[in-house]
Amino acid sequence: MTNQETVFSKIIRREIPADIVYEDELVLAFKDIAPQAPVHIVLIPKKPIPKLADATPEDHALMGHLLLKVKQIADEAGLDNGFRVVINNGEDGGQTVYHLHIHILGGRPMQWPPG
Ligand code: D5M
Repeated sequence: MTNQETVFSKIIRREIPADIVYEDELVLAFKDIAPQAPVHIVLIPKKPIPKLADATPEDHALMGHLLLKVKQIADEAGLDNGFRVVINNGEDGGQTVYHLHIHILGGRPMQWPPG
């Protein structure tokens, strides 16, 4: 799937509402509309990379920035007892929105393996 216009682009442009918890020039984080845990935050790059497998060496610094923001956002959400980070990639990965995003889940013990 290569269409880069998704619901997340609309959130970035403030065309649809979202409960935004963090923003800087490169990334945006907001509460998931269908939370799978007491804390469920979606962190996205503003650059519309459809999925992780589409990231290129040009995105090296952006990818590092995203992971460091996971840590900051989890800290600010009070997830001191741990949290789960998930990136669904493509059809078999269960991805439904084709704008790269990182799920940050916490507030309850997680199970393994995932479904
Ligand atoms: O996850 C896509 C995630 O995006 C899924 O957990 C729901 C969430 N989502 C979809 N639309 C919205 C809006 N409008 N606000 C907040 N969260 C949203 P995936 O990894 O692609 O399966």
